Amino acid sequence: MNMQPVSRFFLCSAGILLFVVGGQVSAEGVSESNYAESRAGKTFIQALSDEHGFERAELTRWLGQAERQDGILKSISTPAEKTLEWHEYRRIFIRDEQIKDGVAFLDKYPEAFERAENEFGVSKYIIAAIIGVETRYGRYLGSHRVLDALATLAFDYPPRSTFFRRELGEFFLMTREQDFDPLEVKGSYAGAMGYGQFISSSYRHYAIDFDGDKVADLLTNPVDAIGSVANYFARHGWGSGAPVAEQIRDAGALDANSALLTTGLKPSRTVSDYRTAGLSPEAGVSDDEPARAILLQGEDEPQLWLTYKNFYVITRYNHSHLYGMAVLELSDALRSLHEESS
Ligand SMILES: [Ca+2]
Repeated sequence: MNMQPVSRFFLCSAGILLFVVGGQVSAEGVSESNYAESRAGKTFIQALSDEHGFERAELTRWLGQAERQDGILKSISTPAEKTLEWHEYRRIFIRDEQIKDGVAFLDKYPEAFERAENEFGVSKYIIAAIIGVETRYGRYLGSHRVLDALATLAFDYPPRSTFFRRELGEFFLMTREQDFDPLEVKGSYAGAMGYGQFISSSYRHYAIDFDGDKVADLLTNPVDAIGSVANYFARHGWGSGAPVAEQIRDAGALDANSALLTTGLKPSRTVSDYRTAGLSPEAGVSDDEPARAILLQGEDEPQLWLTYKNFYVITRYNHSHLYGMAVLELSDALRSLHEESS
């Protein structure tokens, strides 16, 4: 992957759909088209073979077996992050069973979580919450053939074709490196794979072997997944023990038109700006901490939040502030229940 952040904006919604409809993804229509014989497909095959030494015949055989999935084209145009308010989105993930399952997951792999915390400085509750939000701790890994998903989006979804053609190329590289059969690997409708739903380029750059068997297996090995999620966070700048976000008690503390209410994910202000404006974030947060304020729609009333650099790092996993909030709230709930029960 190039080192710019990979957009994982769409990826989580596969998990959401799975939760919403109980693990069933509707059957998709399959067209007769053969991607290997299309002009774009031939160009893709030629380029990948020139750049990375694949046999053209082999790529042609694989891509010739990719099936267009019309359901994927429908799903990708309505990601939940774009259509739900915060109070609706959070209900999908912040539920008693989800929290209990997370504590059971933490208790099942205590050594891996401790080691990930120590080696990467990333809270085990954040790691578990990511895997919980993405796949319900490995229960819903996605039922689409990644080859079908990526080929459909690469060649039949013009708004993101550049991105998904690159991911399709990364997928063939990744399966070659890991010795996976590209015809067999399953994932989400956007081609995200395994416990942490890594897309192919992330897999190539952030997946690690964490149990010492020399294979970075995020598809079936939760220990490798725990280490890889921690590695992803560390590489994106997670600050050990640094603040993530906090709710400001007075939701009306900032005028709705205030320039201090930001829309971008990146914290473009500092805590000092908000203190000057009269907000009182926790005493422990330093004045020069990068910050931004967002207003979220709660069940009954708006909520004002200050989010810090670590919150931004969560959104490097999936470019959505609702996603970041869900991970944060789930991680807090996991910590409470886990500490209570141990
Ligand atoms: Ca391994």
